[in-house]
Amino acid sequence: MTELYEWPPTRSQRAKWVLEELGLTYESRSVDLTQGRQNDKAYRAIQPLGFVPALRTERYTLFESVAIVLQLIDEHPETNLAPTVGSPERAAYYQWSVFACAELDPALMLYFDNALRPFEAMRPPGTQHSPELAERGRAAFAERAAILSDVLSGRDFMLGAEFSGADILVGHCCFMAGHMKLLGEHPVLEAYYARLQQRPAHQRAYDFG
Ligand SMILES: N[C@@H](CCC(=O)N[C@@H](CS)C(=O)NCC(=O)O)C(=O)O
Repeated sequence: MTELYEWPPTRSQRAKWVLEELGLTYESRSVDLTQGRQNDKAYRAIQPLGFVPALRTERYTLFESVAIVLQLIDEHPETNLAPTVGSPERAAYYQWSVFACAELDPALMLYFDNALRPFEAMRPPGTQHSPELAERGRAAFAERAAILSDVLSGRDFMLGAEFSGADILVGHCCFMAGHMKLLGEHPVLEAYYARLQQRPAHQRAYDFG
């Protein structure tokens, strides 16, 4: 049985989205971040930093949202959510998948931590909202959003006409940016995310009902 350790709305949505795209059966294990369940010893044995998501299958335990998306797609090549290994398209797939976590996530989190993070208990100890750092995060996201907007002008998805795992990762960053009211400044990206939101798997993964 596959278990997804998650708490919405967080980067666990990336893992949930790929599970839904692939049509896999899984059980949801709730890790209530507002109650500090991420610090339980049993959960730290699964995810040593106490972050969500984490995945447990019959064969392995895996954390890091990007790793979960890439691994599950590799296990299901018949779904064509990743280009052939070694191809130029695969290179672009790696590039944009890593761009999401290495460039978009930090810019968005810098903005979120310094402008919005609502739970005092979840802020790093002793830190306060800083308008200067929030602006730095917003500007960093805007620079990266402009790069994505150039790529997406005239194509539907990050790799071209076909949806791939890179869209799950970049798309989740669009979700976060929208949540932070940063997406409206980037109409091409906003239209791209609207396309992604039409996917039934996205709708199931982001249904916070
Ligand atoms: N690099 C990790 C980051 C995961 C992460 O930061 N998760 C946040 C929610 S989006 C979390 O679990 N925070 C719990 C905490 O700060 O205690 C990944 O992509 O899986």
